[in-house]
Amino acid sequence: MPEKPRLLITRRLRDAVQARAARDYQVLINAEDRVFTRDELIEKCQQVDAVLPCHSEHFSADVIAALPDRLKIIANHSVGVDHVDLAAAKSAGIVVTNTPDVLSDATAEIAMLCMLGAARRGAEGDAMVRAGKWDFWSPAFMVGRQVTGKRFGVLGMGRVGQVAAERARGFGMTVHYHNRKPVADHLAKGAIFHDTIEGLFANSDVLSLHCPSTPETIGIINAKTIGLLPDRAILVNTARGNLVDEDALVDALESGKLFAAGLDVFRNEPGGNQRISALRNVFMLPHIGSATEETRDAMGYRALDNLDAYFSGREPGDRVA
Ligand code: 8YV
Repeated sequence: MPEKPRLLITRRLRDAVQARAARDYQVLINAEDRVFTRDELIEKCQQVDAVLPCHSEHFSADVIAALPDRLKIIANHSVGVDHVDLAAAKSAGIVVTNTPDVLSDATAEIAMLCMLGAARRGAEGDAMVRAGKWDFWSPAFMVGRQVTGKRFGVLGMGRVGQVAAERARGFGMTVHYHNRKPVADHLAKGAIFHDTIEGLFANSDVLSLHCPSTPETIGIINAKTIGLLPDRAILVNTARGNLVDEDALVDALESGKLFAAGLDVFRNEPGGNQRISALRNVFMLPHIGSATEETRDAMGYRALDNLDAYFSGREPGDRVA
């Protein structure tokens, strides 16, 4: 029997996924389950034929240049691949895959949680009750904004954006979107396409970010573009922290230009942003968009399916480079 390929798994996965990986590969696992430093990542990769990383491991061009010839595939445990320099991987002949589709429902759920948490002042209310400071009630107490009947703006009408739009319709919202190209009617389901972000932003009472992080989208939410939103709009970000200029976001939340924000992602992860954390009108989560039992299993299996395909001489289904 040929030797099983050697696989580095950079972060601990759920048990069933680990078990399947151990059955089919010689697994090298990051026992400490913390983000490797750049040098550790390079060093661990020297001994393997494949790596299964999360979005927390950065395969920049210089890391890719330091990978051994034997390493043939980076099978990501994420849909986003902004942590991998795809052009560098391609020119090094390294296959890169991701895990689309399987996390769309879970991430759209978190977008709804962020939207409602922001609109209905979820973080503030939770903190108050928890701290034993709920000593008052009146009809004017903790009044938020209702989302029913409002406009849900989707920036990036890909797989996650489409499911989020579907969920928002369930709250009686009308959906507007901007995408590089309009999506097919059966996917748009009546959502109104805007060919500019100006058009979308002007029509978004809630703006939800679902686009990848690319040189074109980094910082797309900034003082100027926030200014395009209706007054007292709500920003939801479950995509990537670097889509947002966080100082501009803080200014808009402080001035009341934005009513609130619901954020699952930050520029600095793990950790977040102290200025944002100090604000009352932000509902925050620690990047858990895909963190359900079902989805994390499915993501792990999908990454392993891509590895299995590669090592049995087939084209991996989710190849991105
Ligand atoms: C994960 C994500 O948090 O898929 C992505 O792009 O950001 C998330 O699903 C993560 O990469 C899990 O490994």
